[in-house]
Amino acid sequence: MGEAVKATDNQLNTSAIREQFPVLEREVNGFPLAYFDNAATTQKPLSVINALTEYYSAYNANIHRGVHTLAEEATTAFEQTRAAVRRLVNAREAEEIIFTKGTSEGINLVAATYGKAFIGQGDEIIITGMEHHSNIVPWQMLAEEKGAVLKVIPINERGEISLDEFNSRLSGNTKMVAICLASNALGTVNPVKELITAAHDAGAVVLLDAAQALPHMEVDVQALDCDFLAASAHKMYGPTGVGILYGKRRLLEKMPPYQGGGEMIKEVTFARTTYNDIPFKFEAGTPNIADVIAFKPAIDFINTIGKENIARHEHALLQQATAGFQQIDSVQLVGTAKEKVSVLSFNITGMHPFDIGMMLDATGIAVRTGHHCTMPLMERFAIEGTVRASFAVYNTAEEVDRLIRSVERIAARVKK
Ligand code: C6P
Repeated sequence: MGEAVKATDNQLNTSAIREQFPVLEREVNGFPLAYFDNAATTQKPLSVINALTEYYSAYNANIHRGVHTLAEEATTAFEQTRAAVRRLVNAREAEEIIFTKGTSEGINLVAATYGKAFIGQGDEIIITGMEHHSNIVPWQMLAEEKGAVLKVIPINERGEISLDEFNSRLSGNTKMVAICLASNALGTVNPVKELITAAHDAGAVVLLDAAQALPHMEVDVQALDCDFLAASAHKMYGPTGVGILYGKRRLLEKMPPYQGGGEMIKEVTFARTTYNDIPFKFEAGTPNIADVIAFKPAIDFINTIGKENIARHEHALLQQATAGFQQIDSVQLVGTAKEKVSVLSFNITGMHPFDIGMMLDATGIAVRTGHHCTMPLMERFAIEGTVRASFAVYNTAEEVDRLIRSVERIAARVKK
């Protein structure tokens, strides 16, 4: 791949990028597929697909257990992904990276372990009004169990939170601040650096839900000084069933384990068990070896293009789509924050989002419709849901143009 993906004028060579994604050659309902459901899951490049086949055809074995050659090869490949994730988020040590099933499991792990040990009666947990259910429900469950209090930072009409609203909820009782770095339904990028500093001053720890941020922007856990960060491989060109949880060593070490089983122990007797060191203390049982291994080429894919180039390309598509939609009278954009990742949510007056999604699909355009697992956020805007187009590095200006034209046609039909 290398330089082939970058054209000389600083623009991406999207044709070279698209060639790496077999599914993008598909036709849907007689039209070339325009895939704009990337916030739900991205498509996978051949390097990821091939890594899966190669693992199963050449060195399928369990890891961290065997002395035989296949086991050593599989273990090395698995740990190489951990090292690549460490570099991607700039964690201090690879041991601070735990493999999970996805963002949801990462957040549940922190709520169930850190929460179990360090959050109690009357303690406070702060989230925002734009969180995905995965960053609401685990804290609600914990709050219910412990008698803790869940506080929510409200959002304004544009879909932004303010530092003042955050500060007015922060107190000596705040033990956890759990917020998304970027919103899946609105695209809003939150000012997390300021929030983290304020939270730390109040003695709270901060978990960042980076599911929608890590695929699109540089994330440096040391520069941000977040305590935990969760993300999903499948939203960043990697396989499903793999997530990453970053945690600061000193916190991970004092947290109780999440699940019991093989790999997470040092010694087991019927009287008592001593636990393994991090990260293995949190990785009970045989992990998703093949998919973790196949996540590495996805990270390589992102690194080869470069996050800055990805962000520039996606931002241009977002601006093009936003400008196009703003010309259509009956289209309302939902989420117009100043800082956004490449997510564009909208509605058309008099139409249900689901119907719009079906009509777009009829012309080969894939979008997501509904509440996007953010029901409280939809309630805030007094809407049932939205149509969401989310852009990835392989999307093109021509595809966005098709989207705008199709939405124009759909909107015109309703007016009549
Ligand atoms: N959002 C979307 O279409 P999992 O499912 O565990 O990989 O990720 C959960 C999750 C957590 N936080 C945010 C901000 C997310 O966007 C998601 C997943 C998908 O928006 C599926 S609902």
